[in-house]
Amino acid sequence: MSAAVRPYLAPPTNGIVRGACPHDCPDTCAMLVTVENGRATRVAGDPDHPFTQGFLCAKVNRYLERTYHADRLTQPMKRVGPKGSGKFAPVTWDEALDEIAARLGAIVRGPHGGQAILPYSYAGTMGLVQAESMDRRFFHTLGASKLDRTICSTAGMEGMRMTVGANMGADGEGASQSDLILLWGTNTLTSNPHFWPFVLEARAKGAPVIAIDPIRTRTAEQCDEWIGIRPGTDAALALAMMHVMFAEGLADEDYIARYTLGADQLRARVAEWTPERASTITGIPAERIARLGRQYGTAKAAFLRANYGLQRHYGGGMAMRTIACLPAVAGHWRRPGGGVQLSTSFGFRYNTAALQRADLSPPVRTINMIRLGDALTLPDAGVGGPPVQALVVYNSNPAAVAPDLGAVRRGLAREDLFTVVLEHFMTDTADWADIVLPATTQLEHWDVHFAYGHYQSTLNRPSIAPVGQAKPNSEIFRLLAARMGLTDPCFQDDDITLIRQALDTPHERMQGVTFERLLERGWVRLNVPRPFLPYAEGNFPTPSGKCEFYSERLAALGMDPLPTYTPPKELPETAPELAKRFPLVLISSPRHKFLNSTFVNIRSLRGDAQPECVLHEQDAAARGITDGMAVVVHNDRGHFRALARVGTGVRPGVAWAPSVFWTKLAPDGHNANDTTSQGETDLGRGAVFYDNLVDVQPAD
Ligand SMILES: Nc1nc2c(c(=O)[nH]1)N[C@H]1C(S)=C(S)[C@@H](COP(=O)(O)OP(=O)(O)OC[C@H]3O[C@@H](n4cnc5c(=O)[nH]c(N)nc54)[C@H](O)[C@@H]3O)O[C@H]1N2
Ligand SMILES: Nc1nc2c(c(=O)[nH]1)N[C@H]1C(S)=C(S)[C@@H](COP(=O)(O)OP(=O)(O)OC[C@H]3O[C@@H](n4cnc5c(=O)[nH]c(N)nc54)[C@H](O)[C@@H]3O)O[C@H]1N2
Ligand SMILES: [Mo]
Repeated sequence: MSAAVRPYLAPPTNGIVRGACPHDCPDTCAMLVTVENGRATRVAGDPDHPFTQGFLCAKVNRYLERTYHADRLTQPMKRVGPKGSGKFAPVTWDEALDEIAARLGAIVRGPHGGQAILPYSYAGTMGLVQAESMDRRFFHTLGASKLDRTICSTAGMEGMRMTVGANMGADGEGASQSDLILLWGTNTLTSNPHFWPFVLEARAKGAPVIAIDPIRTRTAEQCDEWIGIRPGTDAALALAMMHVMFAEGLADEDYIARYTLGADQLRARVAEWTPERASTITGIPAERIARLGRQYGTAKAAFLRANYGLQRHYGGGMAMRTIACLPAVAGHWRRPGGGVQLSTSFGFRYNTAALQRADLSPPVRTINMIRLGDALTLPDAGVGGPPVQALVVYNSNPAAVAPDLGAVRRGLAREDLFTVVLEHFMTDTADWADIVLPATTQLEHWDVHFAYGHYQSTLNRPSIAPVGQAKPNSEIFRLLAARMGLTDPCFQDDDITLIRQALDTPHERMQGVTFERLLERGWVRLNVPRPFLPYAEGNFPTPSGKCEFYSERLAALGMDPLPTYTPPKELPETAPELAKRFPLVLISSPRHKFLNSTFVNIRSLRGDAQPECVLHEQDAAARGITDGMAVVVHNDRGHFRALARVGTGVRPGVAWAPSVFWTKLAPDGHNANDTTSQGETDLGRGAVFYDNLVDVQPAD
């Protein structure tokens, strides 16, 4: 560590410290943490940050309750009861690290080598240091299996990449200048609340706000209109909207001619997609589809906010690709407030190669994280090669969030599997561990963050000393590397060095994003104009440099090179036999006060809430289910208990289980992921959480 950074290392005893919200959310807020006598006493949103605008969400307002929670893991623990019993005894860090190093070392030297080790992590924190630096270096050097991190967004990301070239879209800060806002498969008030003020500004100037969602979410209720689309059918709606725009002369022919590829083929394709045809698929009246196409085509700068909900179906990649064609047809990319945003993440070009050091890894197999059940239960891990003998989990709670939990639990129960979990709490996953290591929270470590809903880079400074004996993930992997005799100098880098390495890049958009500026202000806007109009004059990062209505890359994958509708695997019309037994599509999207499975154990946020299942009154009546009744949601993969909520908050044929509950806090030890499948999406090998047929019946 260089002398220059030393003064920053210790958190202050008193004062306000600038931090970043670590959670997996588009908003990545700039936080101000008040510290008094070494204890954090308040967290607040930075009023100067253009997206945070001075407020935090319902969950992160409780961050102190989480940090100082009586159940915080404060020392390393070793299993003393049977697997999964949750019985542990404290051990010292030395004992814990020695044992892990010995067990992993034996596997590396054994007949199968490092590939029998599987790291498993996702976005418990999105910080680059605590989520993708020392950990990656460590596993790369051991020659561990690689993990394909697909659980959330890869289908949509690939869909965006095929059409516009990258997962980078319109700037939410421009949305206030929009004249039509479509919230498409996104529950903004729950999962992206800092976007809402921009929506309200646009609405105040007259922009209609429309939600397209099978569920009448709290967001849809606040919109001017709710369009209750059938699950997984969004591409059909987008194709018909383009049909109307071309048929009625509403396309921006100049933009199309300059900046797009394959317009003639697209025109021919969407000619087949009349509103009437799309109506039978989407369940939306043809007249409403035609009018939506007209509204979109006559608007000057429609902001289409898509979120990841709509791509959690088999055809999710193609659906996102198809929707992403709309602003190019209408020319809306030209103007502030126009365009589509799935994410802004590709805007951030940190030097992740330097952080992760993939060059340290020998050629190894890759395991898809959403197939963890298969990976742990099949002899060749489901992909060829050795069985998984050790699993190291951090920043994730797969025993609650991974699909097909029955298979996941069978795998975690294996007596011969050595499982290490780095955590803040005894989660569903930690219960299955052999060794649990206490990790620091965001108030206790350094980090640097990208965002996927805006274009600001954010630094996190520690505001308090680690609680108990907790250590940052980065430090834990550093210590393990030393224990295992890994001598590459990269294992000496401290967290501030890692941050500097992440920022050390010649990329144009990263110019001006320096450690010094981040220290001073907490956050820095990328080197892009405000609002950022990435495709106003083309410049699509596709192979052709154009918006690709026609995609050679899709053709090369054996897929339809043109936008099309790819139905879900589990809809009555695609799986008629299955649907006879399981006629309802279950959507298990986020519950307002949970963040995936994080915060479920925070009393003030969970309250006395039980797992719930929202049903349309017709579907409930047909099953003799009334509001408040205990029900079982089930299919061939599994089942979970819930309280029925009956009304008109979902469209008929759809059930909603707000998620993701900890199974150990559920009445029957199960959650919605007992029913979800390990299936993969058409693009990106992503999860199909909402492509899920079930039935619901009274519990007793
Ligand atoms: N409070 C809270 N905030 C969160 C999260 C959380 O768990 N809680 N999760 C975070 C994470 S990890 C992510 S990835 C992001 C985004 O998180 P997402 O998982 O995208 O969550 P939502 O924004 O709720 O979007 C899901 C919406 O899509 C709808 N939907 C489902 N299927 C379809 C479909 O086929 N078509 C259409 N049009 N709509 C459909 C659902 O009904 C739901 O309202 O949010 C983040 N923010
Ligand atoms: N049925 C259903 N399943 C879903 C979803 C859904 O909508 N429906 N959503 C999916 C989506 S979008 C996602 S992104 C995934 C999310 O899945 P995960 O990324 O696994 O997210 P969480 O459930 O929030 O678990 C994160 C864990 O990381 C821990 N953690 C946080 N910070 C740190 C840290 O600094 N160090 C360590 N060691 N641990 C830390 C937290 O305590 C928490 O237990 O779930 C998916 N699963
Ligand atoms: Mo996610």
